[in-house]
Amino acid sequence: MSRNVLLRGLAVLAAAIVTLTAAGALPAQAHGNIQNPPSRNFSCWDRWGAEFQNPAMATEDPMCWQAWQADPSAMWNWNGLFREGVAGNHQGAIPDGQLCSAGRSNSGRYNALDTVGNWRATNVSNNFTAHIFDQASHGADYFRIYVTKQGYNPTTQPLTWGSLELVKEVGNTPASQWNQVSGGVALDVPVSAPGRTGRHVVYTIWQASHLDQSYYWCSDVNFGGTGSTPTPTASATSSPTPTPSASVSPTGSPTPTPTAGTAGCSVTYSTASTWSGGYQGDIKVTAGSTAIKGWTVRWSLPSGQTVSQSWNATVTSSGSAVTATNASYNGALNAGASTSFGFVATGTASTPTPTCSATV
Ligand SMILES: [Cu+2]
Repeated sequence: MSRNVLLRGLAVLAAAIVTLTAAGALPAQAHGNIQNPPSRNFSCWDRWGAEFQNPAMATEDPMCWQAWQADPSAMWNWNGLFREGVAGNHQGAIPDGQLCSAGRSNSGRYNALDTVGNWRATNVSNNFTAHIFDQASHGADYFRIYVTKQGYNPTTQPLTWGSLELVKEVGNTPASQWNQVSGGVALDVPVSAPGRTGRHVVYTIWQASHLDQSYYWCSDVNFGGTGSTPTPTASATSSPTPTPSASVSPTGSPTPTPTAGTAGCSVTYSTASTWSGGYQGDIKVTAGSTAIKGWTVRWSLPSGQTVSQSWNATVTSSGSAVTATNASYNGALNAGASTSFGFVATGTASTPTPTCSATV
C-alpha cells in the first residue's frame, strides 16, 4: 500500500469516526483483496473513500452510491470480504445471486455488492493480470479465478455459479513466494479468458492459508473496451514499442490548479498504489468555471512504460504519449465538478504532469 493510500486511509478513517453510527465500522487490519481488476468494494473505496458523502456519486457512480448508502463498512473493510469454515465447498456455502457478498457474510455487511446493475468496469484484454494484495502475508492454499461466460450480462442478471467458467487455478503459494510490497505481499496472476467481449465479471476465490478462511471477490470488467494496450506478458506481440517522440509528447507544462473563473478543465494526478513492476495512477478531472461536455487528458510515460489497463476513460497511447478521453457517462461536468479515472502501467511510478482540454 502506498503512502498515498495510507494517507487517504487515515483521512477516510477520520471521516468514518466523525460519521460513525454503527459499531464495528473501523477497518480491519490484516486481510486482502484483488486490486486489479478491482473488486466492487475495493473499487468503490478507492474512488470515493475520500468523499463518500459527495452526492455527485449518486449520478456519476450509482452502484457505488447504493453500496455506500447500504453499509459504508463494506468499503472501509474492503479487505475483509471472507467466510470461514467453508471446507472447500464454496458452491454449497454461497447461493446463486449472493456470490459478491460471499453468501451475505459478515452479518450482511457486503449485501449491496450483489445488487445487479451497471457497476463501473475496468477495461481489460482477454489476457490480463490479476493483482492480489495480502496485507497479512497469509499466503494461499489456492486461488480459483472464474470469468462469466459470453452472453452473460452483469448489468441485468444476478451472478450465479452456472454463469461462471473456471479459467485459472493457482496451487499452494506461501507468502514467501509473493512479491514484497509496501504494507504486505502481492501476487500477480496471469489470466486468460478468450472468446469474450464486453461486460463480464471476474470472480476470484482466495483460500488463505492461516485458517479455513476464504475470500470472494467480484470484479467488473469490460473486454476489449478501449484502445488501451494489452497487459504486458512475455508472449504479447501487439504491444506498441515505446518510441520517445517529442512531437506528440505533452508539453510538460505544470499541472493546472483548479481555479474559479477558469474555463476548460484541470487535472490532478496521484499514484494510488505501486508494486513490483507496475503501479496504478489516478487522475482527477475538474471542470472550470463553466460546464463542459467532454474532456481529454494527455501525459507522457517514461520510456519503456505502457498502460495495461484503464477504467472510467478511453486510454490510448502512441509511443510514450498517452491520451485519455472521457467515458460516455463522465464527460459532462458542471462548473467546478470533478470526476476521475485510473490506469495501470508497467514500470516504476513517476509523477507525470497531465494536461486537460475540454469540449464545451
Ligand atoms: Cu486476514
